[in-house]
Amino acid sequence: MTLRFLTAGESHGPELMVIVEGMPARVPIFLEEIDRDLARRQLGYGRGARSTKIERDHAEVVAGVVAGRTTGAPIGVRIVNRDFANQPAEPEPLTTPRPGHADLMGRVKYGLEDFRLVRERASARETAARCVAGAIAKHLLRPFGARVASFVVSVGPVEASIGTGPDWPGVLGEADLEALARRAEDDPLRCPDPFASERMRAEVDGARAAGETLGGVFCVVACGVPPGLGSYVMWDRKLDGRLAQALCSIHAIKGVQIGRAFRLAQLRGTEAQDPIVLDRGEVVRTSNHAGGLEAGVTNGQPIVILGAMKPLSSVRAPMSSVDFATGTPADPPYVRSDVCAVPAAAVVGEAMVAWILASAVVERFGADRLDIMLQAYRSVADAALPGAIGPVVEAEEIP
Ligand code: EPS
Repeated sequence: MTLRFLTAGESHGPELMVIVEGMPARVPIFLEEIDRDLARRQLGYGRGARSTKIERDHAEVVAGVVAGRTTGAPIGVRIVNRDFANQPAEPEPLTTPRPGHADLMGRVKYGLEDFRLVRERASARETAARCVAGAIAKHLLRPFGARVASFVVSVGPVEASIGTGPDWPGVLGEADLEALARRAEDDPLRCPDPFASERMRAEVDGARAAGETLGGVFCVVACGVPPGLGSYVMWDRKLDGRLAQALCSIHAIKGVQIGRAFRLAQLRGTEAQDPIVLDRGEVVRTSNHAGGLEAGVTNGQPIVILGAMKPLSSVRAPMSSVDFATGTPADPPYVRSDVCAVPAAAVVGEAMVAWILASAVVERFGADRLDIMLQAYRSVADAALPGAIGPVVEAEEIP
């Protein structure tokens, strides 16, 4: 059993589309929750007029869901681009590629001489469609007890101060991590530290004034994830690798860290592991340096994964490039863009992590129907070591 999704659509075309295939039947789908994730992705201090003022993303589910439940058929969803109506009939071709964007590679690969054609598909607008797939994945994860959330850790040089200091990914438990994500929900930069958020906003204002853009780091946490997802026996089934790929597939993401990986690299062996101890007959772990994954398999601890976003490549400030129409050095013409999209990337990160976890759930407990998947999950839970598996959610609403 496998789960997959495909997206189609151009940034300023009539609509984005997503097809989700492999979802079992009988999964309850809450349309307002899909729209809520779409709205969360659109927000964030530093986003431009397009996503905050023009678009009002709404998921129109056109296939695969009847009376609020999946039928097992492919799920088809449309998101209309309102900005399509504002497009000129004959736009000026763009002939100077922006360094860091897909422009030049679109010419190398597809021979597209008008870079507008490249950026239409390369645009991060596509991530709206991913959020739909991610929201549907969250619906499948919920009966298994798994939840996915996110928050922003840094914007440009400004870092949030989180929990107990820089080792927080390895020491904070589920409750603390989820509290951080809840606090971030009301912050304009999705940052749980209000003092850092204020400095981040000043940094965004400064970047905007200078015609610059900013990157940053976000954290996705997944709690209540069944242990045993993924595999240690084959490279392409290792879940840490798949999660890293999924996060790196998001526009402008250039790095991924599981737990506090780069800090662990500086420690000694005994300091970097999570001891296995018995507590009143239950197997428990006293830390989470591994970020919820050991040997490519979920271990029942919170999954903590960070994504590093480079500053966006559409800058107003001068950049060195070449005009392919004249063959002379030129500054790429500025095209309206965001100054900072780290809060949006965090929401897309949630979607991608939810997607990979849902795929792993389908691979491990897969059946054509959710109720049969849950039976498989319960039987595995019954056979597990006490404490070595999370609580089985009683999904009484699932027939
Ligand atoms: C994007 C450029 C901007 C962003 C867009 C991604 O769009 P425009 O060129 O129309 O101003 O706002 O993101 C969205 C519209 C969105 O919904 O995320 C780019 O070049 O990647």
